[in-house]
Formats: sequence, C-alpha cells, structure tokens
Amino acid sequence: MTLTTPAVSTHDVANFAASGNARADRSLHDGWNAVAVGGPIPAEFRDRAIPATVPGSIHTDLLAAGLIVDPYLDDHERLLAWIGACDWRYSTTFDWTADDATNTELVFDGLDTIATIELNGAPVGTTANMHRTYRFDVRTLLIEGRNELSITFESALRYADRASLEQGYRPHVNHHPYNSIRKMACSFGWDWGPDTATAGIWRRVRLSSWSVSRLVAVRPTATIEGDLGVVDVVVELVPVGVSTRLDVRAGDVSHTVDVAAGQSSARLSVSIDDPELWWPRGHGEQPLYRVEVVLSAKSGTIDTWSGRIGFRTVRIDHLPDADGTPFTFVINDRPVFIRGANWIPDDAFPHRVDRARYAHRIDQAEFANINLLRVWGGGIYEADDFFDLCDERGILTWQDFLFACAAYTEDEPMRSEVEAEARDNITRLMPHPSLVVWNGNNENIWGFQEWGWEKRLGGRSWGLGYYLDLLPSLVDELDPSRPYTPGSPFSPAPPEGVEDFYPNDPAHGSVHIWDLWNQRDYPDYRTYEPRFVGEFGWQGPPTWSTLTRSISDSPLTPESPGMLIHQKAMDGNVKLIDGLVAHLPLPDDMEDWHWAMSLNQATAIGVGIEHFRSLSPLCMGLIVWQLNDCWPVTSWAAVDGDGREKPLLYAIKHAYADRLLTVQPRDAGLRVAAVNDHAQAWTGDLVVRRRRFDGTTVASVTIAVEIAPRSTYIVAVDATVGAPDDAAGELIEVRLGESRTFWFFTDYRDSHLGRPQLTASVESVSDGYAVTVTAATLARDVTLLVDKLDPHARVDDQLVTLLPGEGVTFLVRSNAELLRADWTARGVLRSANQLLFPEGVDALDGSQAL
Ligand code: BMA
Repeated sequence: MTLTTPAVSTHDVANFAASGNARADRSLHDGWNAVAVGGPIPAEFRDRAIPATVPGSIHTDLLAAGLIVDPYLDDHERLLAWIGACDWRYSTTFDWTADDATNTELVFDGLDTIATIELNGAPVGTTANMHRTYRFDVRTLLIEGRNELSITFESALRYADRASLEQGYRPHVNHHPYNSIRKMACSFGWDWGPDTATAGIWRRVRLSSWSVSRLVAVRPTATIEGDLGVVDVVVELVPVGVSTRLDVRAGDVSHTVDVAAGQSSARLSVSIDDPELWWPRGHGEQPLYRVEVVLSAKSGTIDTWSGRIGFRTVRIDHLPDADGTPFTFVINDRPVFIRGANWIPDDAFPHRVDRARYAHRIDQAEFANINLLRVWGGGIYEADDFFDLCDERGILTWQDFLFACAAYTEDEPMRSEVEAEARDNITRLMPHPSLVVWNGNNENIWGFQEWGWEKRLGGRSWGLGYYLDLLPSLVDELDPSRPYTPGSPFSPAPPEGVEDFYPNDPAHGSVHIWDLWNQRDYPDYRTYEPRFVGEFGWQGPPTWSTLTRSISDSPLTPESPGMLIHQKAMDGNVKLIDGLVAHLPLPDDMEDWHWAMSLNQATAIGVGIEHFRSLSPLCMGLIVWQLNDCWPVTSWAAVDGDGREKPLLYAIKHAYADRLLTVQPRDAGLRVAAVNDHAQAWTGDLVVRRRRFDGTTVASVTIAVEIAPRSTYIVAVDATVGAPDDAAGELIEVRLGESRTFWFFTDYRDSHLGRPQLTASVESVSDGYAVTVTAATLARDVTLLVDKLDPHARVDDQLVTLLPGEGVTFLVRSNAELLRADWTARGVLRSANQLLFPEGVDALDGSQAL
C-alpha cells in the first residue's frame, strides 16, 4: 500500500484537453473591467472602466488602478465608504468555438454578493449568497467567436438595508444589518475590522463543458473498523439515459461499480488494511491517503475527482460527570487537550489570502504550539488551501456555520440559501481529516438568552431552527462521521427532567469568557473552572512597524484620530487602560504606551492559559481569541494585520508548551502545577525556591517527580517557600528539567523591581544576528522589539525574565545591516522594569559589545 501526500489542492478540478467526452474546464479570469453603474458615484468614476482582477474585489481593483488610497491606512475607510454604496458591473469578453460537448455551464465558486449575470446581453441568473457556488447552463447563450459576459453587483449595503425591513428587525451587533444577507458578516465592519462592504468575483469562475454526465458531488467518509480503514464514498452525478461506470481508488486499492441509467447517486466502499492513523500535532503523524474517482461512459473518461483523506476517529465527550458536563475532543480514542486559537478572515478582502499566506499564518500557529484553529462564524467557510495545510501539519480545525452575534430569519428565501450554502460547504470540506467539528453559530443561542433579544424579537424566528434542526440534519446526511455542536458557547442538553443549562455555563460544555476584558481584570481568570473555553481574549496594539505604517498621525498618541479609527471595540481604549493600571502605571509616552499595552495583553492571556491548563483534565481545552487580524488594528490578535508577531504570540507559545510549569494561588495557598501534555513521562527534580530580587535563595524545596504522560501534577508550595518575608522584593522560581517559571507576590507596580540594567552583544549568524542580552539585576519580560530596527526582522523569543547575572541569546532573522544598530535603545530592548521608570534613564550604561 502506498502512502501519498502530494502537495496538491484537495479538490483538483479536472482540466482535460477538450477532446473526446472528458469534462473540460476553462478559467474565465482574463480581460475583466469594472464600472460603477449606480449609487453615489463620484464624478471622476462615472463611465470609467477600471481594469479588474478575478478573483478579486472592487476595492482591490480600484487600489491596483491607482484610483483610491489604501483603505487600510489612516481614515481612508471613511473616505472610501461610497464604494460599498455603489453598484458595480464587471464585464469581460472571451472567444468560444462550438465543441462537441453536450453541456456547457458557467461555474462560479464565489460571487460577492448580489449579482445579476448576463451573457451576450441575455440574462443568465441572479445570486444572493457569497458562500455558495453557482452553476448556470449557458450552452444556448454562447455564440461562435466573441462572447460578452457581465455581472452586475448591487450594493450589498442597500440590499441588506432593504432586506432587514422586508425580513423584519432582528438584533445584531453592528451599524449595518449584516444578518439580513448571506455575505461575510465582517465585510460590514466588526469590533476588529474595517467596513468595506466590498463587491466582486471573489473566487474562481470557469466555463465547464461536459457530455453524457458529470460528477455533482463526491463525499468520502473515512472510518476505522478493526484493522481496516474503510473509505465510504458517496458519489452524486447527473442522471442520464445510459449506464456509466465509477472507479474509486483509495491508497492503492480500487473498486468499480456500474451506474444504471437514470441513477443520480452511487455508493462505494474501499477498504485498506492496517491504515496508518492521522493524529493532531504533538500526538503522532499525519499520513494522508489520496482518493480518486473516475466517471466513465462508453466513450471513455467523462469526469474525475481527487482529494485526500486521513484515518482518524473523532468524538466530543459530553458525558455528564461529578463536575458537570465535559467538552473533550477524543481523537483515535485519546482525549486531546485543545490548545487553540480563533481564526478570522486573514484579510478584509479574503481573495488576497493565497496559499503562501495561509502557510505562513499556520507556521505562526505551529510556532505558538497551537493545535486547533476555529474558523469563526462571522467570516467565511475557509479556503481549500487552509484545510489542506492544516491536514498536513496536524492542526485540528473547527468550522462554524456562518452565523455570528445576531438573530437570523428562518423564512424564505434565507432558509433555502442557508441550506444551499451548507450543502456546498459540507461537501467541499468533509474529506479533510483536520476538521473535527461543525458548529452551528457564534454566540447566538447565548445572545438570545443574555443580550435581550427575546423581547426585541417579539416571537420572530431567530435561527434556532437552523442550529437545532436544519444544520445537524445536513451534517448527518452529508458528513455523518463528524461531530456537530449547535453553537459556541454551548451547554449540552441536561439529563431528562433537568432544566436546560444556561448556554454559557462554565460547568457545562464550552464557555466564552469576556467579562474579564470587558469589566473585570485578568487575574480573575482564576475564578473560572471551565470545562472548555471557546473564546477569551485581551486587546493590544499591532506591532510598532504595522502601527506606524498604517497610521500617520502627528503627533501619534493613544487617542489621536488614526488610532481611534484603528480601534473598533466599544470603549476599547478605556478597557485597555482599566486593564493596565492595576498592574503597571499608564505611560504618557507613546512608545511606552505601546509596549505597556502589548505586554499587558501578553500577560493577561498567559495568566488565563496557565490557569486553565492547570485545571486539566477538568478543563480540556481553550481557544484564544484571536490568532490573526484582517487589517492593521488594535485588537485581540496575536499576529497583527501585516502578519507580524505581537508579544502575545510568544506568551501563547510559552503557555501552550507541551510541558508547562505554573504557580497558581489556590485554596488560600500557592500550588505548583506541572502540566505534561506529552507522550513521555516528565521526570526529574522539581525545585521550588524563594529568592530575593537580588538572586539570593531564601528557602528551597526539591521534590523528585515522575509525571505520567498527558497528566497534570499539582503540589502545594511548602509554607517556608510560599510565605514571603518581603512580598515586594521576592519571587518564587520553579524548575523542572528544561522548564522554569516564576511567581511574583505582588503586581509589577507594587514590587521593588529596579531599573533594568541590561547589556547586549551582537554577532552575525547565518540568516541574521544572535543578540545576547545580559541582566545585571532582575529584569522581567525582556523583549527585543526587532521590527523597530528592521520591519522585516523576526525574533525567536520574547518576554524572557532574567535573574541577576543571567543572559539570554535571541536569534534575530534579518537581512538588514544591524551589526551596529542600537540594540539597547529604550524603544527596542524592552522590559517590564522600564515601565516603572518612565523618565527613561534605563540601560545602566547602554554598553554594547560588538
Ligand atoms: C467574540 C467574538 C467576536 C468578537 C470578539 C471580541 O464574541 O465572537 O464577535 O470580535 O468577541 O469582542
């Protein structure tokens, strides 16, 4: 048996030569122009044909033509608001010669959104759903020679406004009724996203010619039965008056069936002996098996499909226990602790995210020890490239159906649109082994109960029928082996006779924890004992290079106009300040403010993750809000809108390490938790010391430990170590093997942290520099903000705490000439200590050994 892991997209579109009867697909991506045809068109854009890129969007076309400023900079979002309020016509011409195919269809993988399609002036069809594929029979409309194709997009804003009245008011959380149209919700702005309301042909378009029949859908389900890997393939095809044949190959095992005339589907099973199991990263390998389907008629092959599958089982354990109801992913019968991050569209113009960009972002997730990405319901059903890469890397994926923070009508035509988009996307994505759950919506069940929707809705439908009926039955029909959850957060149904649990109950199922960022403070993460956290987040600004590239305010201040435009959260800046001041003084200097907020974001999430992981196996997973951004903005993201790593990503990397040491205040004392999410036991001397800030050890305890694989060891900190003589000037240091952690008895601002006394020495290495930073005195969270020296530079670590005399070597990847750069400049070589000494005389002597 051969194992194949070819680097091809999962759903290769057959591209046969247009000979014989094989399906022939031809892209129609060339020669497009766009013209504004309705709405508040500025005079200079009237009747002006703009060269257009397909796949693309009107904003990016205008930008490429040099006709608009970049919507991501300064206040341009507001200046460009007219674009989304206009109607746009895209047109192209193409030559066509009659072939001997019996059918020719125009196929769209994605139209954004309210489109009227014409071919040679004749109507082809209309669309109203960005998330669907569309296929139109155009054989009789095509003419020999030159053909003209045009697509007119009505302003999605106007359509949504109109639809919101027609459908009747339903609550949502934006300034536009994004819930009245099937378009990416965050296209209309979000609390981290710009309002562009763009339009365009956002995925591929092609002319597809075929004869006799074609494959309509191929759905392979891989299961494991004893020693066998069984691939059950459901094939749908266009029913025809003659019999056809289907060949299915999985790995190197094939199977053939005849399809009788008139039949529109067939089902085949292929079994593979002793298949290798697919595992999430950190648990094993990711073998992928190729599946090929060939449809043939008397004349030979008429259509093909290929994709990849993996053999693994998945279920979510919801069996009530003494503590409530777990939410545990069980993969290949092994409970897997989820170290997740939420994923939003990586660009407000999602067609710009190509495979290389997905790969880079997923590299960053891997770097941060993340093992699951949740595709959030206000964005898109992610691209094949995203899922292909996650399959290859062992990153689990979770796809929300696209409903977010709003009530949705269940009336027609919305209901049919929802069904059609769900069918399309379940079919497209179900082969991927990385996909472990379909989820009905983001926060809607919770919103209905908690955000006052019920009274505002006055009995109107709000989407519950989708989440409890339509979607689970579609998953059952089309993707029967995959778990489905109605919403996030979600509390599984209680036993008979018990009143339903509150949807965001931490003791049952999954919970979203937002009250800390919104109203409380991050140490309060420790007041939660959740079973699974689907979202929790803390804001911070983008990296300095990203911020200053996108905002040109002078002076630049936390509240200067561009900063406020690039901060979309309700009371965002106030929450940033409130979340900081208990821990660190609020700086008045902009670069210090930027560092303080970045550090505080990282610290907050680090505290949350460490606490939740210390609760495992009571808590079996967390999904940080959010991995990425879609433009340059202050947000909860760990990677900013230009793709640069914020300090938060390093904090996640530390806290998501396979082996984590953490100190937690619990039961009126301190506990050390050693979390071993690793296949091998963690053995050695656990050394717990109380030390003064000058490094002297005051008390110390050593415990020999052997921590079983995938388990958590908790031990109370001995009173001699746990009770400080001088809380502001002492710390606890815990070591086990390679791991080390610290506990500080007071907040930064109440401690006796001194001025940082750091020196740096720099050496060239193969792809950059090795920068060794040495601390003469205790320095907390030592970080090199390398992007300030070279916006393309990257560093391998941040937020390292050094005891007196200790050093750390940072590897900085950069092509710039930085040997003589000022590595110890206050803005570059950062520490928490600096923030307690705002006047800025920080580096002892600023000396640099070169
Ligand atoms: C969660 C998400 C998003 C939002 C985030 C931050 O509720 O589901 O809707 O962006 O909070 O407010």
